[in-house]
Amino acid sequence: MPFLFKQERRKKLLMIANKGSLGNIIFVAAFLFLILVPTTNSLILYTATIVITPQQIITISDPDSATMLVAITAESGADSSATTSADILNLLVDDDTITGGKIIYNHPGNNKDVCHWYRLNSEPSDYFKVEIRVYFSALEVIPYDWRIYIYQSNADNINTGYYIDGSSSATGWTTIDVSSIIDQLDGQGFMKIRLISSMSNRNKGKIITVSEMEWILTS
Ligand SMILES: [Ca+2]
Repeated sequence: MPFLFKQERRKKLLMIANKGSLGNIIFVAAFLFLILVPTTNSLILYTATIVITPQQIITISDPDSATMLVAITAESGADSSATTSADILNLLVDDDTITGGKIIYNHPGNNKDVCHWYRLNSEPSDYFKVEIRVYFSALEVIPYDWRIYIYQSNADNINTGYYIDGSSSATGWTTIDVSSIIDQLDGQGFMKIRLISSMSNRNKGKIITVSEMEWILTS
């Protein structure tokens, strides 16, 4: 009897085990069905995405306004804190690579900087890539280090946490991708950046001239 009891118990346990397996099979089948349904939907969505991919359009624009700020702390001061400022738009769009405006770090005599800002009245979020193109001339030191800041929505203060650093070693056009900072102005209807001479020892008191400036917009 103890042996039979053992066998019966074992049978019962096996039945429970079988029930469990059947339950698992039903569950797995249901799960596979749930996976298949969204997978099929994803495939349809993917095909639709390919069909509606827009054509890339690239626009090259002159800035709507451009100004040289004189005697300012370029890496933090607001435009309104500059001692003087000068409209340099005409000098940057005249197709003449001699005429332009200078930038300087630590201007001799007043211990302050000269920098530029460039503005385009276009909505940043309309473009997935935004670049600026500047023609550098009259480099007083090589390489010449520069920095580009994005403005805050008040268009007077720069956003000191968002900038791009680079350097140039020869006269000529330099294209700079500003897509990673320009989106700070999404929804504002304009783009505005400041180009400054970097705070490096080799730049100290040295001039570089920007002779021409353009925006390259890719949508
Ligand atoms: Ca020019």
